[in-house]
Amino acid sequence: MPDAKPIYVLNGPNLNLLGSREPEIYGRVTLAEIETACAARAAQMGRSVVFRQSNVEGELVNWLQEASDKAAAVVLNAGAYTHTSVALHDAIKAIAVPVIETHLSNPAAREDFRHVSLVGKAAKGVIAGFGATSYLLAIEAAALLANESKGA
Ligand code: CA2
Repeated sequence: MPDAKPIYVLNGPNLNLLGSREPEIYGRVTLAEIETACAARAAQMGRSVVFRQSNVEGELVNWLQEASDKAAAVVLNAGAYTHTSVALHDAIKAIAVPVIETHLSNPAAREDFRHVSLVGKAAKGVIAGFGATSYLLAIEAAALLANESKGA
């Protein structure tokens, strides 16, 4: 599959701090290490990744719009914007590529304000609670979905 579109892996606010703070919640792995692991898992499934992080909501919206015609699927850890962003919800609704909501922790087992996901109301599915492994499971789901749909 030489022309296979990449899987976009988009990360929201504060995820650049991974590995340096709150290891009891988020583990000791860094975002750079997660990127390397995602690239390896995607390659096993005939895909590449475009891996990005931003603390800016509008930048995530722009990347989702870009993914609309450039990506086979999107793995999205929108961080705290998961629970607040109508803009991300609407951007996901506006694109045809599948978006997989992904979390290191299990928001359902945490504070009440994390129990609502506006991203989840628009996403294809959710993978949460497995630490960095959540990303690898999401890459697998993304690649399987993409391989099912022609032209992706
Ligand atoms: O579990 C996840 O992946 C979250 O998306 C992480 C977000 C949180 O707001 C969501 O409810 C669940 C927070 C990301 C902040 O990451 C940090 C990493 C290290 C130190 C401080 C924050």
